[in-house]
Amino acid sequence: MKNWILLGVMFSMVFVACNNDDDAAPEADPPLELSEVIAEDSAEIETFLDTHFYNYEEFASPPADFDFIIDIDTIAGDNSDKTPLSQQMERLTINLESDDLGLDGDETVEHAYYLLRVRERIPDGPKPTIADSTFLKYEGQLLDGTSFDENQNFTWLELPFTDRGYAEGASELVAGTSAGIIDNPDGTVDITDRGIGMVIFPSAMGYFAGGGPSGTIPAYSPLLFKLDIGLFVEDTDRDNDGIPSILEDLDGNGNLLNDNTDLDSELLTGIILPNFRDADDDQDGIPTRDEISDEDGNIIIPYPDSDNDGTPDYLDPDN
Ligand SMILES: [Ca+2]
Ligand SMILES: [Ca+2]
Ligand SMILES: [Ca+2]
Ligand SMILES: [Ca+2]
Repeated sequence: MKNWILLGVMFSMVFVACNNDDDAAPEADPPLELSEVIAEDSAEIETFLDTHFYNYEEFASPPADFDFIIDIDTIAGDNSDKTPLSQQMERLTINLESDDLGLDGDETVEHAYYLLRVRERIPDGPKPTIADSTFLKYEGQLLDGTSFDENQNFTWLELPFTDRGYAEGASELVAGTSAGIIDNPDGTVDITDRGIGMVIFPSAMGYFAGGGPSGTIPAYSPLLFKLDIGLFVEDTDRDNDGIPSILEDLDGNGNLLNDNTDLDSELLTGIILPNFRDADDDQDGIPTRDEISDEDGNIIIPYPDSDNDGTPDYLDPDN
Protein backbone atom coordinates (compact mmCIF):
# COMPACT_ATOMS: atom_id res chain seq x y z
CA MET A 1 0.00 0.00 0.00
CA LYS A 2 1.45 3.28 -1.04
CA ASN A 3 -1.67 5.39 -0.99
CA TRP A 4 -0.13 7.75 1.52
CA ILE A 5 2.00 9.03 -1.29
CA LEU A 6 -0.91 10.81 -2.86
CA LEU A 7 -2.27 12.27 0.31
CA GLY A 8 -2.20 15.82 1.44
CA VAL A 9 0.75 16.99 -0.61
CA MET A 10 -1.00 19.31 -3.00
CA PHE A 11 -1.80 22.94 -2.29
CA SER A 12 1.01 23.45 0.21
CA MET A 13 4.14 23.28 -1.82
CA VAL A 14 7.39 25.09 -1.15
CA PHE A 15 10.33 24.76 -3.47
CA VAL A 16 13.74 24.76 -1.82
CA ALA A 17 16.75 25.16 -4.09
CA CYS A 18 20.28 24.28 -3.04
CA ASN A 19 23.50 25.77 -4.30
CA ASN A 20 25.56 22.75 -5.23
CA ASP A 21 28.81 24.66 -5.59
CA ASP A 22 29.21 25.79 -1.99
CA ASP A 23 28.15 24.88 1.51
CA ALA A 24 25.72 27.73 1.94
CA ALA A 25 22.44 26.94 3.64
CA PRO A 26 19.61 26.08 1.24
CA GLU A 27 17.88 29.14 -0.15
CA ALA A 28 14.15 29.23 -0.73
CA ASP A 29 13.18 30.13 -4.28
CA PRO A 30 9.64 31.37 -4.72
CA PRO A 31 7.62 29.04 -6.97
CA LEU A 32 7.02 30.18 -10.52
CA GLU A 33 3.66 31.65 -11.45
CA LEU A 34 0.84 29.49 -12.81
CA SER A 35 0.83 31.22 -16.20
CA GLU A 36 4.58 30.65 -16.75
CA VAL A 37 4.41 26.99 -15.83
CA ILE A 38 1.31 26.12 -17.84
CA ALA A 39 2.89 27.42 -21.05
CA GLU A 40 5.87 25.07 -20.68
CA ASP A 41 3.80 22.16 -19.41
CA SER A 42 1.32 22.43 -22.28
CA ALA A 43 4.09 22.37 -24.87
CA GLU A 44 5.66 19.33 -23.19
CA ILE A 45 2.33 17.48 -23.01
CA GLU A 46 1.40 18.24 -26.63
CA THR A 47 4.76 16.97 -27.87
CA PHE A 48 4.28 13.81 -25.83
CA LEU A 49 0.81 13.22 -27.25
CA ASP A 50 2.06 13.66 -30.82
CA THR A 51 4.98 11.25 -30.40
CA HIS A 52 3.44 8.43 -28.36
CA PHE A 53 0.76 5.79 -28.79
CA TYR A 54 -0.83 3.13 -26.62
CA ASN A 55 -1.57 -0.57 -27.25
CA TYR A 56 -4.99 0.17 -28.76
CA GLU A 57 -4.71 -2.80 -31.11
CA GLU A 58 -4.43 -5.20 -28.17
CA PHE A 59 -7.48 -3.65 -26.51
CA ALA A 60 -9.42 -3.93 -29.80
CA SER A 61 -8.50 -7.62 -30.27
CA PRO A 62 -7.29 -8.86 -26.89
CA PRO A 63 -4.82 -11.78 -27.04
CA ALA A 64 -5.75 -14.73 -24.82
CA ASP A 65 -3.25 -13.74 -22.13
CA PHE A 66 -3.82 -9.99 -22.35
CA ASP A 67 -3.56 -8.18 -19.00
CA PHE A 68 -5.68 -5.17 -20.04
CA ILE A 69 -2.93 -2.80 -18.92
CA ILE A 70 -2.24 0.35 -20.92
CA ASP A 71 1.22 0.28 -22.49
CA ILE A 72 2.71 3.50 -23.89
CA ASP A 73 5.47 3.56 -26.51
CA THR A 74 7.19 6.00 -28.85
CA ILE A 75 6.05 6.34 -32.44
CA ALA A 76 9.24 5.32 -34.24
CA GLY A 77 10.75 2.44 -36.22
CA ASP A 78 8.34 -0.49 -36.55
CA ASN A 79 5.73 1.64 -34.76
CA SER A 80 6.01 4.68 -37.01
CA ASP A 81 2.52 4.08 -38.46
CA LYS A 82 0.71 4.03 -35.10
CA THR A 83 -2.03 6.52 -34.27
CA PRO A 84 -0.72 9.12 -31.80
CA LEU A 85 -2.38 9.78 -28.45
CA SER A 86 -3.15 13.30 -29.65
CA GLN A 87 -5.78 11.80 -31.96
CA GLN A 88 -7.29 9.58 -29.27
CA MET A 89 -7.40 11.67 -26.10
CA GLU A 90 -10.06 14.20 -25.11
CA ARG A 91 -8.95 17.68 -24.14
CA LEU A 92 -10.69 18.96 -20.99
CA THR A 93 -10.06 22.10 -18.96
CA ILE A 94 -10.38 23.49 -15.45
CA ASN A 95 -9.52 26.91 -14.05
CA LEU A 96 -6.96 27.08 -11.27
CA GLU A 97 -6.35 30.10 -9.06
CA SER A 98 -3.04 31.02 -7.45
CA ASP A 99 -4.76 30.53 -4.10
CA ASP A 100 -5.60 26.90 -4.94
CA LEU A 101 -1.86 26.15 -4.76
CA GLY A 102 -1.08 28.52 -1.92
CA LEU A 103 0.75 30.84 -4.31
CA ASP A 104 1.02 34.60 -3.99
CA GLY A 105 -0.71 36.58 -6.71
CA ASP A 106 -4.23 36.46 -8.01
CA GLU A 107 -3.99 34.61 -11.30
CA THR A 108 -6.83 32.52 -12.68
CA VAL A 109 -5.44 30.28 -15.40
CA GLU A 110 -7.13 27.71 -17.62
CA HIS A 111 -5.42 24.32 -17.41
CA ALA A 112 -5.96 21.71 -20.12
CA TYR A 113 -5.68 18.03 -19.26
CA TYR A 114 -6.17 14.98 -21.45
CA LEU A 115 -8.31 11.90 -20.98
CA LEU A 116 -8.17 8.53 -22.68
CA ARG A 117 -11.23 6.31 -22.41
CA VAL A 118 -9.85 2.87 -23.18
CA ARG A 119 -12.73 0.75 -21.98
CA GLU A 120 -16.09 1.69 -20.46
CA ARG A 121 -18.87 -0.84 -19.99
CA ILE A 122 -21.53 1.63 -21.18
CA PRO A 123 -21.19 5.14 -22.64
CA ASP A 124 -22.06 7.90 -20.17
CA GLY A 125 -22.54 5.39 -17.35
CA PRO A 126 -22.22 6.25 -13.65
CA LYS A 127 -18.98 7.99 -12.68
CA PRO A 128 -17.65 9.10 -9.29
CA THR A 129 -17.47 12.81 -8.56
CA ILE A 130 -14.18 14.41 -7.53
CA ALA A 131 -15.52 14.18 -3.94
CA ASP A 132 -16.38 10.48 -3.88
CA SER A 133 -14.71 7.50 -2.28
CA THR A 134 -13.59 5.30 -5.16
CA PHE A 135 -12.35 1.70 -5.44
CA LEU A 136 -9.54 1.77 -7.98
CA LYS A 137 -6.09 0.75 -9.20
CA TYR A 138 -3.52 3.11 -10.66
CA GLU A 139 -0.01 3.70 -11.85
CA GLY A 140 1.55 7.17 -11.90
CA GLN A 141 4.35 8.06 -14.31
CA LEU A 142 6.44 11.01 -15.39
CA LEU A 143 6.26 11.67 -19.13
CA ASP A 144 9.72 10.08 -19.53
CA GLY A 145 8.16 6.78 -18.44
CA THR A 146 9.49 6.77 -14.87
CA SER A 147 6.93 5.09 -12.60
CA PHE A 148 6.71 6.91 -9.27
CA ASP A 149 3.72 5.25 -7.66
CA GLU A 150 1.58 2.19 -8.26
CA ASN A 151 -1.25 0.30 -6.65
CA GLN A 152 -1.82 -3.02 -8.39
CA ASN A 153 -4.75 -4.07 -6.19
CA PHE A 154 -8.10 -2.33 -5.93
CA THR A 155 -8.16 0.02 -2.94
CA TRP A 156 -10.62 2.59 -1.63
CA LEU A 157 -9.38 6.17 -2.02
CA GLU A 158 -11.26 9.38 -1.36
CA LEU A 159 -10.62 11.54 -4.39
CA PRO A 160 -10.39 14.90 -2.51
CA PHE A 161 -7.21 13.54 -0.87
CA THR A 162 -5.48 12.79 -4.18
CA ASP A 163 -3.88 15.01 -6.82
CA ARG A 164 -6.34 17.33 -8.52
CA GLY A 165 -5.51 15.85 -11.94
CA TYR A 166 -5.94 12.32 -10.63
CA ALA A 167 -9.34 13.16 -9.13
CA GLU A 168 -10.51 14.95 -12.28
CA GLY A 169 -9.41 12.00 -14.43
CA ALA A 170 -11.06 9.39 -12.20
CA SER A 171 -14.29 11.39 -12.16
CA GLU A 172 -14.46 11.26 -15.97
CA LEU A 173 -14.35 7.46 -16.25
CA VAL A 174 -17.35 5.14 -16.04
CA ALA A 175 -17.04 2.83 -13.03
CA GLY A 176 -17.68 -0.90 -12.90
CA THR A 177 -20.46 -2.53 -10.87
CA SER A 178 -20.82 -4.87 -7.92
CA ALA A 179 -21.93 -7.53 -10.43
CA GLY A 180 -18.35 -7.49 -11.75
CA ILE A 181 -16.73 -8.31 -8.41
CA ILE A 182 -14.51 -11.40 -8.36
CA ASP A 183 -12.75 -12.67 -5.24
CA ASN A 184 -9.24 -13.85 -6.07
CA PRO A 185 -7.67 -16.80 -4.21
CA ASP A 186 -5.04 -14.46 -2.72
CA GLY A 187 -7.66 -12.35 -0.97
CA THR A 188 -7.59 -9.48 -3.46
CA VAL A 189 -10.60 -8.44 -5.50
CA ASP A 190 -11.07 -7.77 -9.20
CA ILE A 191 -13.83 -5.81 -10.89
CA THR A 192 -14.28 -7.39 -14.31
CA ASP A 193 -16.42 -4.58 -15.76
CA ARG A 194 -14.14 -1.80 -14.45
CA GLY A 195 -13.52 1.31 -16.47
CA ILE A 196 -10.01 1.57 -17.91
CA GLY A 197 -8.45 4.89 -18.86
CA MET A 198 -5.60 7.32 -18.54
CA VAL A 199 -5.22 10.99 -17.67
CA ILE A 200 -2.32 13.33 -18.46
CA PHE A 201 -2.24 16.69 -16.69
CA PRO A 202 0.01 19.72 -16.10
CA SER A 203 2.09 20.08 -12.95
CA ALA A 204 -0.27 22.54 -11.27
CA MET A 205 -2.82 19.69 -11.11
CA GLY A 206 -0.14 17.51 -9.49
CA TYR A 207 2.86 18.46 -7.39
CA PHE A 208 3.73 21.78 -9.12
CA ALA A 209 7.07 22.86 -7.57
CA GLY A 210 7.98 19.24 -6.84
CA GLY A 211 7.59 16.64 -4.12
CA GLY A 212 5.42 13.55 -4.20
CA PRO A 213 6.60 10.10 -3.12
CA SER A 214 9.85 10.69 -1.18
CA GLY A 215 10.42 13.79 -3.27
CA THR A 216 10.74 11.78 -6.48
CA ILE A 217 8.71 14.16 -8.64
CA PRO A 218 10.88 16.99 -10.05
CA ALA A 219 9.59 20.55 -10.08
CA TYR A 220 7.04 21.39 -12.77
CA SER A 221 6.45 17.83 -13.99
CA PRO A 222 3.34 17.00 -15.99
CA LEU A 223 2.04 13.62 -14.83
CA LEU A 224 0.37 10.58 -16.36
CA PHE A 225 -1.93 8.21 -14.46
CA LYS A 226 -3.29 4.92 -15.73
CA LEU A 227 -6.57 4.33 -13.90
CA ASP A 228 -8.86 1.35 -13.37
CA ILE A 229 -12.16 2.52 -11.88
CA GLY A 230 -13.96 -0.28 -10.05
CA LEU A 231 -16.67 1.02 -7.74
CA PHE A 232 -17.56 4.25 -5.96
CA VAL A 233 -19.77 5.43 -3.10
CA GLU A 234 -22.43 7.66 -4.59
CA ASP A 235 -22.75 10.94 -2.67
CA THR A 236 -19.84 10.15 -0.35
CA ASP A 237 -20.28 12.06 2.91
CA ARG A 238 -16.78 12.26 4.39
CA ASP A 239 -17.78 13.86 7.71
CA ASN A 240 -21.14 12.04 7.95
CA ASP A 241 -22.98 15.31 8.57
CA GLY A 242 -25.77 14.50 6.11
CA ILE A 243 -24.41 16.68 3.31
CA PRO A 244 -22.65 14.87 0.42
CA SER A 245 -19.02 16.01 0.14
CA ILE A 246 -19.54 17.27 -3.40
CA LEU A 247 -22.16 19.74 -2.09
CA GLU A 248 -19.64 21.06 0.45
CA ASP A 249 -17.65 22.57 -2.45
CA LEU A 250 -19.68 25.72 -1.90
CA ASP A 251 -18.05 27.81 -4.62
CA GLY A 252 -18.18 24.89 -7.05
CA ASN A 253 -14.56 25.32 -8.14
CA GLY A 254 -13.60 21.67 -7.73
CA ASN A 255 -11.34 22.43 -4.77
CA LEU A 256 -12.90 21.15 -1.54
CA LEU A 257 -10.10 22.56 0.59
CA ASN A 258 -11.01 26.25 0.14
CA ASP A 259 -14.58 26.03 1.45
CA ASN A 260 -14.37 26.60 5.18
CA THR A 261 -17.23 28.59 6.68
CA ASP A 262 -15.75 28.88 10.18
CA LEU A 263 -12.14 29.44 9.15
CA ASP A 264 -11.76 32.60 11.25
CA SER A 265 -12.74 30.76 14.44
CA GLU A 266 -10.63 27.73 13.53
CA LEU A 267 -7.53 29.85 13.04
CA LEU A 268 -7.72 30.61 16.77
CA THR A 269 -7.84 26.90 17.65
CA GLY A 270 -5.27 25.72 15.12
CA ILE A 271 -7.53 22.92 13.90
CA ILE A 272 -8.49 23.76 10.33
CA LEU A 273 -11.25 21.62 8.83
CA PRO A 274 -12.80 22.51 5.48
CA ASN A 275 -16.57 21.97 5.38
CA PHE A 276 -16.38 18.48 3.84
CA ARG A 277 -14.43 17.33 6.93
CA ASP A 278 -16.28 19.42 9.52
CA ALA A 279 -19.38 18.07 11.27
CA ASP A 280 -20.30 21.57 12.57
CA ASP A 281 -19.64 23.82 9.60
CA ASP A 282 -20.56 27.14 11.25
CA GLN A 283 -19.11 26.23 14.68
CA ASP A 284 -22.24 27.26 16.54
CA GLY A 285 -22.13 24.13 18.67
CA ILE A 286 -25.04 22.49 16.85
CA PRO A 287 -23.94 19.64 14.57
CA THR A 288 -24.70 20.27 10.89
CA ARG A 289 -26.75 17.07 10.80
CA ASP A 290 -29.07 18.42 13.51
CA GLU A 291 -29.45 21.73 11.67
CA ILE A 292 -30.68 20.00 8.51
CA SER A 293 -32.84 17.24 10.06
CA ASP A 294 -36.40 17.03 11.30
CA GLU A 295 -37.39 15.48 14.65
CA ASP A 296 -37.29 11.99 13.14
CA GLY A 297 -33.78 12.50 11.82
CA ASN A 298 -34.80 12.86 8.18
CA ILE A 299 -32.79 15.33 6.10
CA ILE A 300 -34.87 18.37 5.08
CA ILE A 301 -34.41 19.50 1.46
CA PRO A 302 -33.88 22.32 0.78
CA TYR A 303 -31.77 22.81 3.90
CA PRO A 304 -33.60 25.04 6.45
CA ASP A 305 -32.94 28.80 6.39
CA SER A 306 -34.85 30.15 9.44
CA ASP A 307 -34.16 33.85 8.88
CA ASN A 308 -34.56 33.62 5.13
CA ASP A 309 -31.31 35.44 4.44
CA GLY A 310 -30.18 33.01 1.74
CA THR A 311 -27.64 31.28 3.99
CA PRO A 312 -28.91 27.94 5.31
CA ASP A 313 -28.83 27.52 9.09
CA TYR A 314 -25.96 25.02 9.02
CA LEU A 315 -23.71 27.69 7.48
CA ASP A 316 -25.16 30.58 9.49
CA PRO A 317 -23.81 30.94 13.05
CA ASP A 318 -26.69 33.30 13.85
CA ASN A 319 -29.19 30.47 13.42
CA1 LIG B 1 -20.57 16.08 4.55
CA1 LIG C 1 -14.24 25.02 -3.44
CA1 LIG D 1 -14.42 24.33 9.33
CA1 LIG E 1 -23.68 24.15 13.24
